[in-house]
Amino acid sequence: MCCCLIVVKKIRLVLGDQLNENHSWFKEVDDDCLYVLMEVRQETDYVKHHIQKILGIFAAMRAFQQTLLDKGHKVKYFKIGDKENLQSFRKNLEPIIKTKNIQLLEYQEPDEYRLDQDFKQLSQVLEIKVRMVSSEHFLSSRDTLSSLFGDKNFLMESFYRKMRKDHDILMEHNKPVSGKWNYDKENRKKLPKGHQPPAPIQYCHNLTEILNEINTSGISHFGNVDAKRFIWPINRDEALEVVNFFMAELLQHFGDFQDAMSTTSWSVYHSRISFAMNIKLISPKEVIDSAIETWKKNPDIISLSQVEGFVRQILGWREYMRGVYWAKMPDYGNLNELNHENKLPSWFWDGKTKMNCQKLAINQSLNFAYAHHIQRLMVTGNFALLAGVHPDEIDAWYLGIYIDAFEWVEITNTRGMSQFADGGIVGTKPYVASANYINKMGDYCNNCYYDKKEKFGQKACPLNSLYWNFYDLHRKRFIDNPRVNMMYRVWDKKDAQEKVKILEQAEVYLSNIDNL
Ligand code: FAD
Ligand code: DLZ
Ligand code: SF4
Repeated sequence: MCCCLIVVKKIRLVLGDQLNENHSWFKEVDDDCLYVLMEVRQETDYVKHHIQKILGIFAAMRAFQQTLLDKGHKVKYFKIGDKENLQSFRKNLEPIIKTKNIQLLEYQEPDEYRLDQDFKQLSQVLEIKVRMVSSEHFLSSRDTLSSLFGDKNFLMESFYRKMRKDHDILMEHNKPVSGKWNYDKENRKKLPKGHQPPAPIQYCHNLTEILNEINTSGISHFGNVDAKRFIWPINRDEALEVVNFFMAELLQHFGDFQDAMSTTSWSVYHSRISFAMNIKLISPKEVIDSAIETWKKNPDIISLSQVEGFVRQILGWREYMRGVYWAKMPDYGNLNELNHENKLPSWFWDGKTKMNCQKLAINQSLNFAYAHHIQRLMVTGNFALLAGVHPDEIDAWYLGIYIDAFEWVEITNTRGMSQFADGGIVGTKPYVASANYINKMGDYCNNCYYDKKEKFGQKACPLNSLYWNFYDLHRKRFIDNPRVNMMYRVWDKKDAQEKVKILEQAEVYLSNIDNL
């Protein structure tokens, strides 16, 4: 039915990352209510996105529209190329509100500060009643973390333990199951030689029509896609299938190989559920429950350290990052503790570098819009930090390239954990590494143009000199940090001439950053 013929009294706006069919909004069909979803330039253009991210969100939004229609709800959907689409939430809402004499607009709490601020103005701008409701997705509220800690440092571990207790997850008699809260130390194994993790589930959606619409609209994007074979889950059933595959095949080694990197597996034992979870096709609670149930049913195959490691990522890190975001925005978006000012190397956009670790992680990101945590933190993030790149540039890259990237979880991971630009709110030390670490955790160094053992000289691995250069440059900031001051003792013991050569080598690399 044409939207102009529909008679309704209220509108409910559904954002592209709010595709939760179990939300209480959808329990009953309300004939007075029109659900509105929009593909808009306001959201496609705030950063340059990977094409798979735009395709994935539009495809999932369109599938969600169909789910709502099938359940009997009334829906108004703006496709990106529709003539009547005015390309912003406000501009598209205005005519509907006027022509239908709408009295009430409802929206779910947006996950992003930018939209939260924008929507707070809506009742004045639109001159109707506007109400924000919970997205019913997260286990904690936006301000749980800040109200818990006040102005004190927000340690993830303390937050995580509180969440375990409050939600009675992996607890017995008010104590952690088996007496230990955290099995992090058991999560650092390299893949054994010849060990091949199972191939990940990949879908085969034909999204060529949506791709054409995106291109006709002139949206700027980057990255690669075979639009005839789009691999990511775009509806709840598929998302649940990916979850079930993880539980059956991957959870048993998730903790062990959480930090491992491999040239033969792009997702190793990771779940690849972040996109589906961030657009709310599935909830964090159901994923956690499923992991615990799988562990309980298979105690001989799955150890507690695997399941605790997984639960910690979702109940701990994911909720914690959101808490930090809402406690610290908008100032967080401008933090640059180390005063880094350099530009992102050009090869971050095309993967054309001789550094094998960077080449593999970046090409994988361009091909799949995905990299696992250690690739993001210890490969690309590590390089950007060692190279002194401005956090704004790094944020834009991470927010654009990953299919799961939404500012509330991207910026706290990037600016905070990876770049130390927040001065230690999220992480208590800078995450920097030389070739030693990359080689310890995977096989990237085996076929590299550079020599992992050398710190200076023609083929010396750039990470080695940049690593020491970083510590030398930021001596004042880190010398008293108990988690890294050991490195200053190692550096200070080095021969003076060797130190000069290392710093000179770093200088050469920094001034040729686009050609590494
Ligand atoms: P798994 O390794 O299987 O973990 C399971 C789930 O735990 C993930 O799906 C995710 O929801 C959660 N999780 C794990 N680590 C984190 C973390 N550090 N913070 C929050 N949640 C976590 N995650 C995003 O969802 N969106 C982002 O934009 C994003 N940007 C990142 C940028 C940088 C620089 C770094 C270092 C990490 C970033 N992460 C981000 C966190 C993490 O890398 C991804 O959540 C993870 O790689 C997604 O893949 P997966 O689903 O296979 O995760
Ligand atoms: C990321 C994204 C993109 C690319 N496009 C849309 C869109 O056209 N319409 C929409 O409703 N949402 C989109 N999104 C997701 C939003 O950016 C997301 O809802 C906000 O960042 C809040 O988290
Ligand atoms: Fe990366 Fe250096 Fe190893 Fe090459 S040698 S893969 S640049 S860490």
